[in-house]
Amino acid sequence: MARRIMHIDLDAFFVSVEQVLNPELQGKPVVVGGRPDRRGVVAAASYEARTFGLHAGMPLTTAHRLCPQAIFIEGSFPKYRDASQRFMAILADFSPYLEPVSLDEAYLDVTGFESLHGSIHQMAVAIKQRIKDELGLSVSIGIASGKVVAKVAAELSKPDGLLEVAAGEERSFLAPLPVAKLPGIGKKTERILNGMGINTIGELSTMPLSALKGHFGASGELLHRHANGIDDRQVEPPGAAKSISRETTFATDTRDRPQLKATLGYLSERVGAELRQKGRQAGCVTLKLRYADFSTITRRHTIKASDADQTIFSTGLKLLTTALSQGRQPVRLIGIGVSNLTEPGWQLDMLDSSAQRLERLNKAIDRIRKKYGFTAIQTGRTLLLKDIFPPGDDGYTLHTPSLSR
Ligand code: TTP
Ligand code: MG
Repeated sequence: MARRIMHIDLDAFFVSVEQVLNPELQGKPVVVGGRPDRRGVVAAASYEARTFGLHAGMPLTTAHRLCPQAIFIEGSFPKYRDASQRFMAILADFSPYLEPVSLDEAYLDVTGFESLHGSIHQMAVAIKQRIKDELGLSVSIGIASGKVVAKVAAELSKPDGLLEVAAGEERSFLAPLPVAKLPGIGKKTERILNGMGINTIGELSTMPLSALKGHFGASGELLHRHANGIDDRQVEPPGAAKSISRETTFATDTRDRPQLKATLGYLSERVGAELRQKGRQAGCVTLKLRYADFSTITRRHTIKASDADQTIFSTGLKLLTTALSQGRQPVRLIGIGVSNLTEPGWQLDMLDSSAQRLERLNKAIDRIRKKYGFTAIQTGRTLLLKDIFPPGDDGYTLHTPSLSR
């Protein structure tokens, strides 16, 4: 089932808070940032002020010149922090999968919540209504199968907007938009792309991956995926890590089982090492595969709480074997992750001597690796990798642990 991710962003946030507290400011060009005769820039401009060309980041003196009748306010952070906390609390009432991004902006994973509200669209209407009723603020919501398209949709719908991009429509939705609308594309990247004759996200999406990588290095791949509306990043609630994962992209797509198996072994050991370093045990193992056409699958399996590389690996291998037996294309990326993390202790079955033995072995390996580096010990599984990749981590895209559901 396609995910449903909301991107929720308050409209003209600082200004709107001021307008709620002082209704005389409503419907007028208002700027928060300071007095127009001072140095400094616009932090927020009301939509009325924006019709005069005012925007965040503009020097206050310029703003004053363009719109002398605007009301300039110093602003006070505690008010905005308070409004932000109440905003996030309302969102958390709708789904626990909440990732605040800034004071006035958050992602909410609402996959599977339609039955509670009639539809996801109705859910978004209800969120907007509650924020209006309780905070007096208007908000724009974008809904899509991934973060990047949801964010673009929210941006496009502003102010007081609601825009849902149906699953499968991501690419055609983005295609006509100028490249600068794609999150992550700053002024510099925009200039480079325009210089190459690439003006729309659609044109960007058809650029060969190799060309993008040539120009932008590793981020070229992300650019390619996002321009094509592909974005499987999770909505990551803050706080303690909910999962640990490692993944790697192959230099060339592969169907080679020994290579896939060896890589899985290596990644499992990295995940296991971090689990033990964090003093946690995992109750769920997730395998991730991205195929040559960028389609991505995840398969998970629950396990008895463990922090052993061997358990992570053997569970991942079962999932891999099943996935590979279903045919499909060569594999571009493989990843392994663990979740349902718990503190070990009483859960650990101390009578299980094999579990104890594994624990002792892994602790010893960790000690040696800490002293001499990760590749100092190669277990049987990962030895094969030496033939495939040069020693060390070169050739891998190792990702920092990611939070996920
Ligand atoms: P934004 O969400 O970028 O802007 P906004 O809420 O004012 O307007 P809209 O979302 O409707 O386009 O930023 C949220 C708040 O963060 C903004 O109200 C003020 C603050 N901010 C700054 O202080 N400096 C800045 O350069 C920006 C962009 C925002
Ligand atoms: Mg905003």
